[in-house]
Amino acid sequence: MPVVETRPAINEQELTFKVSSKIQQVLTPAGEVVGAVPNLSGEELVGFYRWMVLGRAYSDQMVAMQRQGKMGTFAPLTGQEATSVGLAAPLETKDWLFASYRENISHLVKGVPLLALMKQWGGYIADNFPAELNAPPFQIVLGSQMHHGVGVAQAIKYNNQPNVVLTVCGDGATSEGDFNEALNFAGVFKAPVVFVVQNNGWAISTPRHYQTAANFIADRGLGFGIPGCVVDGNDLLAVYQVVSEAVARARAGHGPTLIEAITYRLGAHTTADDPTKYRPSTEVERWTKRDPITRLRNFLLNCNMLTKAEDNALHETVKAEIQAAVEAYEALLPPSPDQQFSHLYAELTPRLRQQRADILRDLGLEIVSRNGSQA
Ligand SMILES: Cc1ncc(C[n+]2csc(CCOP(=O)(O)OP(=O)(O)O)c2C)c(N)n1
Ligand SMILES: [Mg+2]
Repeated sequence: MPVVETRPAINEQELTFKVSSKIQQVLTPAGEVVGAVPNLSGEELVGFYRWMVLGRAYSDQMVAMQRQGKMGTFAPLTGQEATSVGLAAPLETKDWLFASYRENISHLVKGVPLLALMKQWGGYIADNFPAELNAPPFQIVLGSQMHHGVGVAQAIKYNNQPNVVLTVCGDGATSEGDFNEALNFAGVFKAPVVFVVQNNGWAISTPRHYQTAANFIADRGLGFGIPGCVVDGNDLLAVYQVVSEAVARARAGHGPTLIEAITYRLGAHTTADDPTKYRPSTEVERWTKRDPITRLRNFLLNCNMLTKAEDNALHETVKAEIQAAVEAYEALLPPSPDQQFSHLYAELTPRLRQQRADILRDLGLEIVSRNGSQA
């Protein structure tokens, strides 16, 4: 039998970060240009950079609040800012975003307020995400958002609407049945959807190479008849470019694209995780040198699109914006335990009615109905 030469395994490529001909890249980790820069104004580029800075500061703030007992469990996003901004920026207002818990910046770019995100993580369940943004709350059940996205994409197609859907999940979620079913359905029916996988190397403590024996997750698109594309996920310009092209394909009726963005989670999986138990610090150090924010900042400084003084001012305004949201969040009354029953069914089943009554009785609280009046 002839021996077929394969490319090095994905993890090896991630760690050495050789620019393979297959990994789309515009900026090197030092911010030097090695590919075609997308046609964007300086103002737009600085705007994207600001979202990245804001996202990281927000993530740090959320971790701090969780440690102070003011916030629920949170999934830090540090290291993944370029993918999160680059996947959302090409979307138009009426396009849909179905994201997971680590793409909070994508939601911000789509227009979701900081306070809404804080409330969602803080246990305020009701109506935090404005419906007109076409960006439903982030999904925690791995991969299920891909189904929601494909369903909406099919509705768009049936109704001859000009919009597209973008769904995003992690490398671990690609092992879910949902991922495979969603891609198969979208491939067969040419749904106007873009699938982005944030391959951040880990699914909690499970390394990427346990998810698939394929060299690239994007290669799996082939089996569904969907073109796949691999991009340097720490390179905002490259992510923006490939997502823009995939969105244009979907909008023109050419069907879905699978994009794998290779990035890295620099922090813990969540505030309930300790990554030092399962991954070497040398790996984190290597990826710290590929910081997506530093990369874009260097580019902007080199091109005179941003000065150091403007950068400092931008950091200050970001800090103030987050502080204002924190103050609004801290001024809220605590969420009622009653809420968790309020958005499941139009009418609770007898069993759930009983559970709600039991909880409120145990906590010494009164039963409050959906509109706030006593039941
Ligand atoms: C269906 C399902 N199974 C298991 C979990 C528990 N879980 C939460 S996050 C996670 C790992 C996900 O890894 P990945 O998809 O790579 O996303 P990342 O956390 O790295 O962003 C697991 C197993 C879940 N939320 N949903
Ligand atoms: Mg992951």
